[in-house]
Amino acid sequence: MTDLSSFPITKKWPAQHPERLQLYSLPTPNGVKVSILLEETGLAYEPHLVSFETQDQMSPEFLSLNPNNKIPAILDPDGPGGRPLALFESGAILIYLAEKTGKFIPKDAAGRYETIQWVMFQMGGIGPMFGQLGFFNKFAGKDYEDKRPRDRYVAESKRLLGVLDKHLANRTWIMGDDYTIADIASFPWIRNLIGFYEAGDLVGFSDFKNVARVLEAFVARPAVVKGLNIPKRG
Ligand SMILES: N[C@@H](CCC(=O)N[C@@H](CS)C(=O)NCC(=O)O)C(=O)O
Repeated sequence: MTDLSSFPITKKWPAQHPERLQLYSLPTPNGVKVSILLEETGLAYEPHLVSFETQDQMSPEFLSLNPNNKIPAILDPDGPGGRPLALFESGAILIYLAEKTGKFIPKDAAGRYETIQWVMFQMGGIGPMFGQLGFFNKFAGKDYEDKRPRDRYVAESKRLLGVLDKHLANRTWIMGDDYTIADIASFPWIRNLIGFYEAGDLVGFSDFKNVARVLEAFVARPAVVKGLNIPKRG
């Protein structure tokens, strides 16, 4: 039987099914990337809620797996070589799970690198820029009198949306006909920008018709509908 007891994170979040992949997360745009991919692949997993209300991400048990105190993180009892693998950073987790299952990443090397390129575009561009825009539009930063920081992130978010919109003009998904981890990385953030962050008007979202079309197809997928609410908030 699989034994994960040497991983301190399992003290705070005990594994009921230690043979299953353990997910430590919260349904935020970074968190749901992993629950959506897990739902899409059909891999057996056990979700654990990391609550920010109780600062769970700062607990020694969570930090033992991710010293960067951010969700999502995973512990796969059946990692490379059949040994457990702990991982944090959503982009790394998406690539790992896609390669482990052989799904949602092209098999040919060029297609694989191109998919990773778009995952990096989300990780280095869309995520950080939209996140800052959320801070300046919806959270503490909205009361700052000086609007220049907000405007900088509005401009950069628009630019990134423009790049993606142009790319999607003649494509069903980011990689063309195939739905991949590049879509799973990006569309939760776009949904969040116009939803929770309420920044649709600010970025002129109606100008990005191709992004809007693909977002609609994305949120209609059954695995996306499910993954968006995993782990369930307490
Ligand atoms: N680059 C990281 C970012 C993860 C991240 O920012 N997670 C946020 C939630 S979306 C978080 O855990 N924040 C908690 C904190 O900063 O204390 C990834 O993609 O995994």
